[in-house]
Amino acid sequence: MDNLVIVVDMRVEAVRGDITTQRLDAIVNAANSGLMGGGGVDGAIHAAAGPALLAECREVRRTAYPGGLPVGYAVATGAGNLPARWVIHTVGPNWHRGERDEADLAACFASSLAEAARVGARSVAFPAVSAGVYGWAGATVARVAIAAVRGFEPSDAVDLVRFVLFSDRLYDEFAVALRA
Ligand code: AR6
Repeated sequence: MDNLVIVVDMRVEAVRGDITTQRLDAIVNAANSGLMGGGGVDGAIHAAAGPALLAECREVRRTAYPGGLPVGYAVATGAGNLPARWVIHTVGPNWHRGERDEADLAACFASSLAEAARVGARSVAFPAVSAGVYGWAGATVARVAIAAVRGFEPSDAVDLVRFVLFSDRLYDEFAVALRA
């Protein structure tokens, strides 16, 4: 009998919505290297998760990253009161500070998936990291993010990646890039 090979592809999708309400295994936070919260999606995630998330972030800073989480890195914590089980914090490059290397942005998505695989999260929601306060163009973030996710190895470590976009415009930019 022939051997059977089953290829389970990672599903990649985009939705318009609020990432804090997503019932996936993990949601990704567009944090800053201090990991103590901030505005944008970071503020929304900390507000919805409650103080347990900040306490875990403090512990991460104290133990693993006393100098702060570098750009392009990712680290998982619990998710406090959120419906997700983990929050994966990543730090995008800041366009306004001259951090304009697409490899750094791609690294955010790849390292977040690696962190998901490490903890055992099989479904992951991403915001448009760096497309807000950090000033990257939405279409660039969409193109880089989707390429990074599709190129992630091992490709069978995560079943579902969902980009959760907070505006119609960003949703449209991700929808275009997904079809490309
Ligand atoms: N769900 C999904 N997306 C959201 C939500 C939400 N609830 N809220 C905002 N967004 P930003 P950055 C979108 O600025 O550019 C923070 O202060 C938002 O519309 O949150 O990586 C951190 O502490 C935008 O499209 O992240 C850092 O200091 C996207 O999330 C800094 O901002 C990312 O925008 C990081 O800047």
